[in-house]
Amino acid sequence: MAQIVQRPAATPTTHCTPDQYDALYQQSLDDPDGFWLEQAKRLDWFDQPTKGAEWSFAPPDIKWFSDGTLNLCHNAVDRHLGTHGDTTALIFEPDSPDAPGRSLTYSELYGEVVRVANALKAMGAGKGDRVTLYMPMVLEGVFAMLACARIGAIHSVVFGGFSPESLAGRIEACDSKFIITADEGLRGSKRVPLKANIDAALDQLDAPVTGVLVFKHTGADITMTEGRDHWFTDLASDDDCPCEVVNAEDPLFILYTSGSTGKPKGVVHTTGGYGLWAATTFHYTFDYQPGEVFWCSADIGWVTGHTYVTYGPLINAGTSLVFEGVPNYPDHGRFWDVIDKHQVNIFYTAPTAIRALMREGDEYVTSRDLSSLRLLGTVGEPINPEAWRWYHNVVGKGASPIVDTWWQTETGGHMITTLPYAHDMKPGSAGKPFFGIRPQLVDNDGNELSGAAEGNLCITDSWPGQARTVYGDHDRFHEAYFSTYPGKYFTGDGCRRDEDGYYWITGRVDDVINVSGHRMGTAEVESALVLHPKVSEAAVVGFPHDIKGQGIYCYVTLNAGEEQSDELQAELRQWVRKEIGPIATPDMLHFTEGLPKTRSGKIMRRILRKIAENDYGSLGDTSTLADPSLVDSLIEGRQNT
Ligand code: 6R9
Repeated sequence: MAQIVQRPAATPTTHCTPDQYDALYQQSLDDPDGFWLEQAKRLDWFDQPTKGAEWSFAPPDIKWFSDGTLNLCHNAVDRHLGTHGDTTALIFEPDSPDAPGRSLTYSELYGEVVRVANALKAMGAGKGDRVTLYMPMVLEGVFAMLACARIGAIHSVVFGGFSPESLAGRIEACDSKFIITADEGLRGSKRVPLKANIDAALDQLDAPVTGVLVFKHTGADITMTEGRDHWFTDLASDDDCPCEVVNAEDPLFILYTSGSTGKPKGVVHTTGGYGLWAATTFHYTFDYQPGEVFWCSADIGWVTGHTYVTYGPLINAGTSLVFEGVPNYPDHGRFWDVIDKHQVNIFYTAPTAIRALMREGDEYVTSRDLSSLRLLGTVGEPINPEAWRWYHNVVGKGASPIVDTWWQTETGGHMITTLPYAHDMKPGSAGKPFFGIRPQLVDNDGNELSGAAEGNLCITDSWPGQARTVYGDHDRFHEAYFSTYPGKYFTGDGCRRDEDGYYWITGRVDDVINVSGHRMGTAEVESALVLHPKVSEAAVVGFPHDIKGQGIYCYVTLNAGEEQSDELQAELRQWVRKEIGPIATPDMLHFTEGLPKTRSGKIMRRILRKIAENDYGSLGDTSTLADPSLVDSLIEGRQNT
């Protein structure tokens, strides 16, 4: 039986006590429309919605608040000016602790966002246009997201670590005519050539990008293409720029994420439902109290940065810290320095970072004053109980509750998490469903499993923050999420529910691997490898990795006549980095004469996974293989890799 860690006692300002959770959760299931129309009052609407949910999962057709109109920039900025104009909205901590930081109030944020919105308009961007953001982790990235929302444009943020090839694919897939970027980014003192990557991406595209807005960050020398590229300062103006009125179901953003097949999918989130989900989950999960400093360490290139750096905190008139750097620069105490310096109250990060810092010893933590911390959170992958305990005891001094939040790009915000003052914690378990969420575990045939059980995690009913489609390809949305178990949303995760109704995510059950909390489709890495002229076939699987959670293991067969060598191995690693980006760098590269296939030619990934895991005892039935003898040579190869 897992050990239970008691929740702290509720205080008079606690947003949710155990009794309140039970009552609200029940109400959210019994009367979703009533519940969410009431919650919708968290947002300012131009037309208050009277309709709640209108949805079906077979085929998917999802709407919430369809007669409501609003603007999320208004909700995150303008509406706070009267009451919170002088409240700190954002704090910027630069990559180098010696560089100047910045903090700005809601009034100042308003001015910044209007300037970016006017610059976007000057380039010709308007309602419904897709705008690709390829930004460093600086305040201007947040301004740019809000500026898009302000004018009704749809942002598509591409993580600054993606290669020009990946970037080009994402610009093309949503036919984006406008880009916002910076000269360079900084990460751990290394420069990231953002504008040069944009140029390289645009060189590959046929479709014209008409406007590139460039922020000066490092001051590097960059090439500006006349008529297309504009310095932000040349287009910015303080002219009046009212918020565009948009429908609740108008798209707010597209975010590309990896799936089990094909290219990354452009997940579409709409304004009303997503905005409400960001607002409500931020309020309850983090029990956010006015004046507190909230720090989510995710990059805005990921969904966690969208919902919990930008929208969740700002819609709640909170103070959100934006950190440009990395946890180990200039040393392994940087996170703790930032918490100490800015008196952070709520800290939200990924298990991979916790494991990496835990390895460096307690001294980095104990030498800093972390007494401001009240609450800790994790996201992105399952957290092992050992890392959980270190986070709880050493970072949180045993006093801060931990929220282990399970959710996905497609869910918009938290789905399963303990609430900090309502639920006791079990290290390694995400906990209980959030309001309105009906999780269901099913076996491989789709039969519902009741009580304590382990199976595939589905969600049976829609919730406001749910993604509505895959940009430009609704059939793919249907296929990817609603066809495996018809009538249910399938998450792709395996999960166990215990006797207390706590959920334990066991990891992906599809061909997606989770590397340092980032989703990577094995098919994407395979496609990159086979593009190399010497590679014949590739099969990619995950394997357990102490720090990253999962590492990338690549089986590669070469074309006839090509020689295996250490040089080629290094070259292929570099190749994948160039094709996708550093986050896709293979950890293991295993040259093999062949891949295990059934007689019908299907690669038996189960066997490849087991061998990558060094688990040879349970390879299962190998008799259906076209060439069973291959298994021995694969095992031998594994031992030499
Ligand atoms: C928010 C985010 C989603 C996948 C998801 C699951 C894994 C996320 C988790 C977790 C265990 C948690 N995941 N949070 N697994 N415990 N608390 O990470 O979105 O990048 O789309 O990844 O991450 O496997 O399916 P995204």
